[in-house]
Amino acid sequence: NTNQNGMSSATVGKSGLLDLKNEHVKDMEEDVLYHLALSDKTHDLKDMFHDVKFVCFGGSTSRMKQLAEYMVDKLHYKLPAGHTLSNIAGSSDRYVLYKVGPVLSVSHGMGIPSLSILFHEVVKLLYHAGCKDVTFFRLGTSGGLGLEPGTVVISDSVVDGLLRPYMEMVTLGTLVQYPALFDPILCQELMDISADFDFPTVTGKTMCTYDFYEGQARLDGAFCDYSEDDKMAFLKQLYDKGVRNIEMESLCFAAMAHRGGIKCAVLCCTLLDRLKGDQLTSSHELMNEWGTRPQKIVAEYICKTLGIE
Ligand code: R2B
Ligand code: URA
Repeated sequence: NTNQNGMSSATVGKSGLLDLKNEHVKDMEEDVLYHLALSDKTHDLKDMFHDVKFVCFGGSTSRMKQLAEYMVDKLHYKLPAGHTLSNIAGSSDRYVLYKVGPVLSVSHGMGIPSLSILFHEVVKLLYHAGCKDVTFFRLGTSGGLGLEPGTVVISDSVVDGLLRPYMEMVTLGTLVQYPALFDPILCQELMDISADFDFPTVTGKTMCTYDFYEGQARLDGAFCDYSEDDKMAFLKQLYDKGVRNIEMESLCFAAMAHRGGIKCAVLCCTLLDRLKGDQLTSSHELMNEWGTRPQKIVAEYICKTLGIE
């Protein structure tokens, strides 16, 4: 049972309004966004979020707080007197959510199951808020293939561990496939902006896996039943097929955004070259600096779009 069309749950009409096509939610008296500790009954979601135009997702809570602080600076955003940025999902300890004017910065944890839960709730949040013309970004980390560590990869396509360009999910006991697609224009616009920075950025295919160790052909997990030659042959085959980085969420991100008719892009810095090793041995300071690189490109894109110098 496959669903290659995948536009059934939420679509964006001509007005740009994010319309939820799940009638069940529309019929509900209250919608509890449990993992964000928000609800459309206990919170005035329209008042809180109606002006959101950009949602920035990333795995780590501290990196997403750092991005929110960076956006305060880039957007010249005036926090109300005596206020500091607060985590709007503070009553939940699953994810963090910050809002800086039209920008949301939200953490998604590690892996597809964690991202998927959050994605449902963010899309519903934007629907309840009546948001229009929203763009999603994932700003992440990854292992590179044949790239200088610190290089940013803007995904032009994404495949799973079998090199298939769709996310497969079990729903009601059957396998359902959702195509995972990016907006080529957005990808090119981000690539053009990256030329302003002094770090390397490339576009390429991203492989998204369900595991960090054996799922990414590492030799250093708790278990491993293949040889170094097998590993290298697999990674080289990936490289030859255009894969430039490996991470753990982009397939779901692109598939759910496509299903929702939401424009999206994925930008990941690479923390190591997987053709040279498995372990992450660079200093935390250096890796943190690499982690700010996707933020710089996205912040510039947002400022340009809003006409902010
Ligand atoms: C990149 O980094 C994490 C694993 O270390 C995972 O969330 C990903 O996609
Ligand atoms: N994240 C991944 O998923 N893989 C890596 O190798 C590095 C970061």
